[in-house]
Amino acid sequence: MTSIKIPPEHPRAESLRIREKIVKHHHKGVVATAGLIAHGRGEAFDYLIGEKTTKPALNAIKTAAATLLTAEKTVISVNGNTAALVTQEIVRLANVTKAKIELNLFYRSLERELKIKELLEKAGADEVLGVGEDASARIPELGSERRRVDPRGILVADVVLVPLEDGDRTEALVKMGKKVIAIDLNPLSRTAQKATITIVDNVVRATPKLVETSGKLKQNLKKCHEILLNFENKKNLGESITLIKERLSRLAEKGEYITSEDEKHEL
Ligand code: PTJ
Repeated sequence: MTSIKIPPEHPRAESLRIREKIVKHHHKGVVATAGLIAHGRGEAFDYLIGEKTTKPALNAIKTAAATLLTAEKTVISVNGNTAALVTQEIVRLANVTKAKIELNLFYRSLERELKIKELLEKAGADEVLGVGEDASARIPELGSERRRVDPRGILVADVVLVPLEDGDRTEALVKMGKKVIAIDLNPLSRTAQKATITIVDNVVRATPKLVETSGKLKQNLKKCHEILLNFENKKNLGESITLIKERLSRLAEKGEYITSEDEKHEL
């Protein structure tokens, strides 16, 4: 495998570094081939939101942290892209919110599962659920391999965090009465639309923010309950879409990519 050296002064250096990470983990067998396509789709939406964590995303992150901290049984569902991009942060988030980590792959193979498990364990994960025969329970009405879940994890969880997902499982989990927190750059995706709390942001930015916010809120459960009372997902999702619309309108007026000066006008 050839890897390129990214010049730090390159205007797209950060985006290229993230892309290299995905490609490297694809070669290692962690990221599915379709994961490369999914990443490209995410990059396109990241351009539209301005490649930064927006106000509606921060609002959703705060609510997600409050939800994770007040839940009975929380599970962080991990796929190939998430494991590659935010390995350490997933383990930190599990520690701070006392969540379990469960693998749940669309392109399931035992080989990939073991590689992702090893990656997470090297980053400090004590336990990784959902590997091989451990995923012996089924989510009803779901045809894909994602239906296979661990009876100690997703099956009995009241809150499931699904960073970077494909939509049908989110819908099925919500039907089972679970709260689903999604991190998805595309506010129009089925996952984004069907989740209980949708964070429209890049997992690379949202996950460390979620760790930080959970750490701050951990000692204040009263505040967590107040936050939960004041959140409406549809309204917040609408604000993310409006933000893109208004950003594109300003871009259309100028005919050039928006500068930091324009960012001041954002929601
Ligand atoms: O590892 P596996 O086998 O479970 O497969 C994982 C993929 C990602 C291949 C699978 O879940 C899939 O096909 O997903 P989709 O349907 O392509 O959806 C991925 C969604 O994630 C899209 O809406 C993208 O916009 C979004 N996305 C991509 N990269 C990021 C992202 N959202 C947040 N942060 C990202 N870095």
